[in-house]
Parts: sequence; C-alpha cells; structure tokens
Amino acid sequence: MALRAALRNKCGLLSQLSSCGSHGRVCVSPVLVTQWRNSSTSSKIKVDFDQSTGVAVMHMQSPPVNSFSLDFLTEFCISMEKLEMDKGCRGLIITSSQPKVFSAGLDILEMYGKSPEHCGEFWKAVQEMWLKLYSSNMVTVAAINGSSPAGGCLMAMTCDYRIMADNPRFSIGLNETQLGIVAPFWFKDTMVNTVGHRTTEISLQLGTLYSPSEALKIGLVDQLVPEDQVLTTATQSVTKWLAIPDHARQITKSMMRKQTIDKLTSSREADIQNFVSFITKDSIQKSLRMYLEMLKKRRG
Ligand code: CO8
Repeated sequence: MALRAALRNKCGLLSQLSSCGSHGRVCVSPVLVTQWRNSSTSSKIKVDFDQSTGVAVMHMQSPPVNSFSLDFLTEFCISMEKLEMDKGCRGLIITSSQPKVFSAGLDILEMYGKSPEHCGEFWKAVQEMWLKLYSSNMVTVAAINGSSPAGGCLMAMTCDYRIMADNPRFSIGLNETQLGIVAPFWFKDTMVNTVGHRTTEISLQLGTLYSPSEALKIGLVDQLVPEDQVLTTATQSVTKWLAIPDHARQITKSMMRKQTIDKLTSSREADIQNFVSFITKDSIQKSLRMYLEMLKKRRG
C-alpha cells in the first residue's frame, strides 16, 4: 500500500509536469531528465536507455508471468511518463525478462474477491496504461519473447510494431471469453485497428489464442524471428522507424488513433462503473475462480 501511495504521488507530480507541452512533448526540469538518463530499475520494470540512439528498452520483470497488478501498472505508467518527458528518448522497446512469457495479461487476483473500490482503482490503472502507450509520441515496438494472452496481447497491439519469437509453444490473442469475461470496447477497438473487423469478430467470440505463425498470418504480429533474435530485430526496426521525421510520424500516428483514444477518454468513468458492476457479479466471480483453479490444476 505504501509503495502504491508513493508511486501515485510520483505519478501525479509527473502528470503535472507533463501538462505544459504541445503534442505531448513537455517542458521539464533538466535535473529530472539527467536523473533518468541511462537506466532505471523499479521492482517490476527495468528501463535501459541508450542516449546515443535515443532508444529505451523496457524489461518487464514481475515473476512468474508479468501479470498486470495494480503495482505493476503504476510502475509502468511512471516509467512511460518519464520516458515521454525526455526529449532525447524517441523509441521504446517493450520486452520480458521472464522465460517463455511476455505477459499473462491482467492479474486475475486483482479482480477476484476484491472490493468494488479496489476493482475501480485497478481498472483506472489498466485504462491509464493503454492510454499512455496508445498515444505515445515515441516509436513503440513490442518484442514478444513469450506467450501473450489477453492484456498481454492488448499491450503488444497497442505498440506501433510487433516482433514475436517463432516458437510454436507460445500463443497470443484476446482469450477473455474463455474466462467467461468480456473484452471491453477499447480492447476490441485496438484489435479491429490491428487485424480488421471480421477477424476480430471471430477471434473475440471464440477467445482464440494464436500460434506465432497464425498470428503472423492474420496480421496480429508483424514479424517472426528466432527467439534469440527478438531484441536485436526490434532494435533494427526502431532504427528504421526513427529515420522518419518525428513530427510527421507523430501527427500521422495521432490521426490514426485519435478517434479510438477519444472514445475512451470521453467515457472513462462509465467504463470503470461497467467494469466494476460486471466483475463483482457472483457469476463472473465464479468463472474467475474456476479459471484460477484450472490454471493451478494444469500446473499440477
Ligand atoms: N493472473 C494471475 N496469476 C496468473 C495469471 C494471471 N493472468 N496467469 C498465470 N498466473 C499464475 C498461475 O496461476 C500460476 O500460479 P501458481 O504458481 O500459484 O500456481 C503462475 O502464475 C504460473 O502460471 P503457469 O504455471 O500457468 O505458467 P506457464 O509458464 O506454464 O504459462 C501462461 C504461462 C501461458 C501465461 C499461463 O499462465 C496462462 O495462460 N495464464 C492465463 C492467462 C490469461 O488467461 N490471462 C487473462 C487475464 S484477463 C485479461 O488480461 C483481460 C481482462 C479484461 C477484463 C474484462 C472484464 C470486463
């Protein structure tokens, strides 16, 4: 709790600082920027920033499966704000330090057996993660070096470009219906923007998890490479994207994404209320319990 409060205060400070720029670029104290240079480690996220290339690599390091807990999401948002404020940082690669898993998506334990107030706070943090990443001025590349179901897939789709390890054991997709829950409209919109309406319609209803080669075929990921080349290929891709003048690329990105972003920003509170009333229903709590038991059994 203390960690969260501290992180929230920092986040608030950074939000205030970040409000004075146009197109998301900001006026910020050089002291803060200098402190951030090179590398930063919090408990769940490690960021390495290469000043010579202007590219930061964010390593998710929250064992066992990089699930998005409230603390994880808070740390993620703080890291994003810091990077966004640093004019020298133009590109971001997101990857995992965990073997075999990019991210297992939302932490189910944050939605199971929790108070409505907690669920509301959690959902606000999920929204914030998506808003920060989808509207980022940086070139964002997901280096998907493991399985990436549900919220993990959302995070990858929210980046500009996706490179996945070509390992048939890994899977990616929005599998929410398999848990008995429903992906909210902005998850759906992000997938429609990535793979089109028809594919999203089928894949969301069935809760399909795709193998890397299937994901490439439907355009859910852009490139497959051997596992040990995911990060180097991501670095090469960012370099290519950074050859385009920032302002032209950023305005183009904003033009493509603004409508989808505005839809959530104009209805954030209602979306939180919807989530809370849905997730706290007895029937949904029962589905989550069964799913958690299934995960445990599968392990045993
Ligand atoms: N949340 C919490 N704990 C999890 C999660 C999760 N999402 N995923 C796995 N775990 C736990 C497991 O229960 C297990 O715990 P324990 O060690 O206590 O037994 C531990 O992590 C390790 O898991 P596995 O043994 O399964 O690890 P593997 O490496 O074999 O497999 C996978 C990794 C493939 C990621 C696998 O764990 C998996 O499939 N996890 C479930 C992923 C999933 O279905 N996530 C959905 C989350 S919901 C979401 O993101 C969007 C919700 C939108 C809400 C809409 C509501 C209106």
